[in-house]
Amino acid sequence: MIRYLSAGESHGPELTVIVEGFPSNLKVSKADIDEQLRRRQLGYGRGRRMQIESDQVEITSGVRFGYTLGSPITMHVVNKDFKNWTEKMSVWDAPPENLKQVTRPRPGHADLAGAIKYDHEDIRNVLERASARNTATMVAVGALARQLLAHFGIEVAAHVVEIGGVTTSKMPEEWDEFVSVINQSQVRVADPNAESQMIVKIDEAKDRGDTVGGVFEVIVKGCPIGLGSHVHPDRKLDGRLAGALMSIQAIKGVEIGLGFEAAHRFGSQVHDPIGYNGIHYTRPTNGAGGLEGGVTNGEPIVVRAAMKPISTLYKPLNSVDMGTKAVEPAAVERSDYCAVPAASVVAENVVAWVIAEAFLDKFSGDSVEQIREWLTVYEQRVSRR
Ligand code: EPS
Repeated sequence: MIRYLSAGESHGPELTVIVEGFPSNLKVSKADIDEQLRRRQLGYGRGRRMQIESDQVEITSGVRFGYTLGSPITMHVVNKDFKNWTEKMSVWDAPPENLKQVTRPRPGHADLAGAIKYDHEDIRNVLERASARNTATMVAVGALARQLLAHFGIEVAAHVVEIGGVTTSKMPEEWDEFVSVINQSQVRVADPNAESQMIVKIDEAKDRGDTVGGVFEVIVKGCPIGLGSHVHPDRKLDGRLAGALMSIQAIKGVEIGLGFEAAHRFGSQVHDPIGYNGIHYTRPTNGAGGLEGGVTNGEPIVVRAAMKPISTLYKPLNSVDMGTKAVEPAAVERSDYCAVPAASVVAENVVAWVIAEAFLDKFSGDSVEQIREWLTVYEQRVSRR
């Protein structure tokens, strides 16, 4: 079993995450984790914070000479912006005299419910931890999981398929080309026409003091048949993926394979016929998105998630000052206009973590060598079925 615990405020000294249960003897690369963190910071429509940060991970335990030890792995991501917040975010000092509390909750954010639930007068005590800044820790742990998956031939990539009503489903069929095209796009789409329209939409949101959301699709290739299980609700991989994706800030919907579209069709137009090519079972279509009964079926996993527009609006909606109870415009915090491309990178890494969990459930072992042995034996069994 692998698990992690993260901590850190958006403008505190750093984000910290400890990964426990990760197998030993995996050669890991700091550069690869940093590359995922860098990709998370990109995307047209990001705000000014991304010009301040250049996220990198520092590992202080669990790795020796570049190989995992099997012991807890501690990762730190420093907030460069903390130097501008030392008084306002001080751990020990009294609040500065000129401290301006945040008292007008932003509709759509955790502000109101969080302030009531935790008895805070200053909404900053909520928004610091609710901030999407914490997605850097999700990416750091996912980037580690991704290296484990790559070792066993499993790869993850995501592309944006909608921003603010501009849609595309275009993507190159060949995996490496797909990955390279997506990585070159400012909005992480493989369709130049849609890309320029999406950029216009993001500019429009910015000009209006508004924000815009969208949809991205994550694809996992190379999963063996049999990750997850049909036998109990909390072991179903589709449920685990949906839960993990919904835990990313601003995600309001998840669908797998045909998803909501399946509800409009007859069963014969949804399910994927089963064939056999003399070596293994085949599927001409992948409406199931690689998951049947909560179990991987050997086809690529295809999962989409919908992101709402970011809730900080430069032209704010009405809110209520929690001190005076007067109706006033909501607080304005520095924010992004569109973070859908960045969220797709977060999602890639979150999905990688969930797949690694399921992979290690199935091929459990304390070292990569033990895992390899189990996988080889299992692959031989599968080839006889
Ligand atoms: C983010 C960091 C935040 C925001 C954004 C994403 O930094 P700051 O609050 O200093 O500008 O830019 O977070 C939100 C949109 C949000 O609602 O919390 C990041 O690192 O991704």
